[in-house]
Amino acid sequence: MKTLLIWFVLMNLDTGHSTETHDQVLSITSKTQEQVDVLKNISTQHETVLWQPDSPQYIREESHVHLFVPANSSKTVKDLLQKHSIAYVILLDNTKELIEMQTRNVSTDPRSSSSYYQRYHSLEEIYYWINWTAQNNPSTVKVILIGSSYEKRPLYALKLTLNNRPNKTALWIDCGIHAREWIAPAFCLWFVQHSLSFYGRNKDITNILDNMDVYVLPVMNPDGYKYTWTTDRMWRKNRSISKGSSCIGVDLNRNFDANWCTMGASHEPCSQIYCGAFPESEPESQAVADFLRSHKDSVQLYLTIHSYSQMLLFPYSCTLDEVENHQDLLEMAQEAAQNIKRHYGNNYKYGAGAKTIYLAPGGSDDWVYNLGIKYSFTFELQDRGEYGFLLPPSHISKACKEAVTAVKAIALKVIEKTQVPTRSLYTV
Ligand code: DDK
Ligand code: ZN
Repeated sequence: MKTLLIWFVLMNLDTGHSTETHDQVLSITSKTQEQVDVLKNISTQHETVLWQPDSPQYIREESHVHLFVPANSSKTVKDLLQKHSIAYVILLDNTKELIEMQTRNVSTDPRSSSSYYQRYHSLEEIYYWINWTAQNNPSTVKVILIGSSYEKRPLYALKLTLNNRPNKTALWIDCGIHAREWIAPAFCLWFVQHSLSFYGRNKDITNILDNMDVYVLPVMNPDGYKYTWTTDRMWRKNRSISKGSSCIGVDLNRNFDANWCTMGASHEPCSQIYCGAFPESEPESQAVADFLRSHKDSVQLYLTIHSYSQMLLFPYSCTLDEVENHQDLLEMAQEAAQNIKRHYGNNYKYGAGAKTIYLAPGGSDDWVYNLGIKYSFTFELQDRGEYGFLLPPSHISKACKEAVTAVKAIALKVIEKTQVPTRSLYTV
């Protein structure tokens, strides 16, 4: 009888637990400075993880804060919010299911099928895919090892050369600087597949690939990406160990040498926007910087892919100053955003990073710009917080298609602006 009673109590506890409290993402809005301070505090404790903004230092009055709250802190966090009359709504109540949806059926489709590109893939599978793609396209695709990660994983970029005409310029795209932004690597795979299958069939893709070589780095932060598959889906930074702290990881998008670690980054290793010990302290950022330094004369367009919030950003993010070709970049981003709106109905914000989201020094786009690559953009792909980082696989296709639309618009403009008009060479 006694054991039966205990069993009954345990059963109830168990069901009560699983139906009432899941891991959740809350959308929280503070109205007063006092509430902002409380929220900043909450977002660094109770094992919560900030989704938006990326760091408490960006939280302001009236900003919509997206906060991941694990089940076992749910009550504490909600009690605190209620106690300080801070309004919140539950944005996601089924994070476990969404994570499962993102990792289900991986690697069951052949790499040649279109469904393969509508799923998320593990790091190992992406490495296989890189090799497979190069092997299947021996005359047009090469694998380049540009360096290795902190945990010694290879950083492979693909080089697409669809046309062998001389003096071609180049486009660089990197994906997955931030580990949890899974739509980014998915986009890099999509873009390569799209380029290879539509060259010679689609006018814009053909024009771009006739004029430019394309370098694609599908996963710039392999250690972090691996970690999001095995241990913590919410991880953002790389996985390097800091002297004198038990906290792990550097924000690679704060580690470049562009007003490094000024306002909008942190010297604190526990911060999500930790800038590292010095500029390019991390092997991942150093590898990309080294490659671009040695290819800066050919690379005319730099793109780096993130999520989420649907924005097309350009320098500067490290200062409020305007770049010299601000107007040019603004027009390109505007046209790209308009094309997305026209074809897919989604709104993308666009503008200089610092004025459009927040000051974010040490980013790859700003560093690349200062290196002399004057067409430099950060894309923040879908969505706007409906699923956030847990964008279901069924949304990959539309997210990638609209991003391809933006890449096309911008790349075509760059070609127009930088191409030597071949005719005039002979006629003048
Ligand atoms: O790194 C960030 O915080 C976001 C992407 Se999640 C981009 C900030 C603007 C571009 C900074 N170079
Ligand atoms: Zn990011």
